[in-house]
Amino acid sequence: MSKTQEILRAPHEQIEKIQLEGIKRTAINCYENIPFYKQSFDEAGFDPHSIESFDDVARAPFVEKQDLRDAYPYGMLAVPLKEVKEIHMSSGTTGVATVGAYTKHDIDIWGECFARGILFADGSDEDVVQVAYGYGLFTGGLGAHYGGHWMDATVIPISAGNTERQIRVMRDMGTTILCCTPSYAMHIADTAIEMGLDPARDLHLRAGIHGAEPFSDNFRAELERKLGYKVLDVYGLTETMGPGVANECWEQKGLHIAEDHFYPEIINPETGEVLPDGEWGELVLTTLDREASPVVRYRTRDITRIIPGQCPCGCSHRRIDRIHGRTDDMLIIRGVNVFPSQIEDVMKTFDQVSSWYQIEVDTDHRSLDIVTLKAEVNPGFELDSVAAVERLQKEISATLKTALSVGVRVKLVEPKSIPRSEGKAKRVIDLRKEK
Ligand code: DLL
Repeated sequence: MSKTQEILRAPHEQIEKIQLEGIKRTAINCYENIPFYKQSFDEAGFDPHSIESFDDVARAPFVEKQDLRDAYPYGMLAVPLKEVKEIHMSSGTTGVATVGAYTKHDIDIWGECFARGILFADGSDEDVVQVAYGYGLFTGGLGAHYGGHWMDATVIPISAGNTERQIRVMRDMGTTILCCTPSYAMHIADTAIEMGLDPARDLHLRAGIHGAEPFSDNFRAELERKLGYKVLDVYGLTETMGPGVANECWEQKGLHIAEDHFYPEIINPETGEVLPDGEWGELVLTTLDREASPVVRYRTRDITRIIPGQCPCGCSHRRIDRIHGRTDDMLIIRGVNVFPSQIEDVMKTFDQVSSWYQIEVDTDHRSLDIVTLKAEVNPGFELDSVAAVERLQKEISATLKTALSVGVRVKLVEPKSIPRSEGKAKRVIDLRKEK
């Protein structure tokens, strides 16, 4: 059994020991080498040398995305620049990017963490891994690439885009594992069908390792049906490493955190209080052995929970639930909190509409939020039949009201009228911000 397989099944007490030692080491390292942490710990009266238990960790102050932005470009480095072998950045819709730096050791750990997802997909050195995440500053492409190498698999570094070629390569090279965002996987599936292929028959896909954005269970089911493979979720973020922080196993019952490299906490996003396993809240991560860009209690803004209990797959690392969305993506519609993926889940119970949608948020003359779901109809559904269109719009709207207690206007639109994405799909257009 490889070292990775061994640690994935280690007793949880052993993992907790690794975690406590890793947190203390990281916190002291941050305190001694990164001025931000020295100031933040001192202001909070927190001495990293005093960490003896997980309760002590909960006394450490948080670090937020803005803190990392303020430290751009190199303010959060814990090693001399010459030890940094690679740099990634998260795009940041609001301007300044956050930087993730990697030593040689950090890159090795990254590959090993992503490889866990391939192992969970029953992968081996016999697999052909097509990496259709974007390469570049985005961590998706190279993270999956390193994971494929770590597995000794055959890696096809095709990157995102050029979808027809993507499909021909997949068919000709016998790709068994596809790595890309779920929305791009759907675009690949639809394009393959338009090219006259039956992907389940003509391609050789066994598994898709899809992440970087939320997707609903119904979206997943449709992908699996169209491409004839199994879809496994992968989670990660530039600020702590990239993809591979947590990987879904074949059971599809949550994502196992790489707990020997990351310490997870779930907090109440309003009060910062640590919540018990099972309760939904914001994920906070501490890196345990990151050299170049360590973080102590990084607030991810991602909403999930730790799933209590043991996974039937036998992996002892705790699982997070699939991410519904980020606190900053959550729509508050007349006081009710909703994530776009919840709207997607309901919408996808209607056969007449496809997986492509966009949610527009605006305000009316009384400054109340109005939410419009633009949903593409499937080819074959006639948009000229006004009565049928109105009936379906009303039906979807009523189902959303019952399921989520929110009033959403539904507008059916032509097939292919919503822009396709090769990376993360833009699901929400907030017109309020443009006013
Ligand atoms: O998206 C890393 C990644 C690449 C993950 C490829 C998985 C696959 P960033 O661009 O820094 O990094 O964006 C991180 O994306 O905080 C989440 O809000 C979201 N996210 C990542 N994975 C998932 C997922 C990459 N599986 C941000 N489900 C995170 C839902 C996800 N959201």
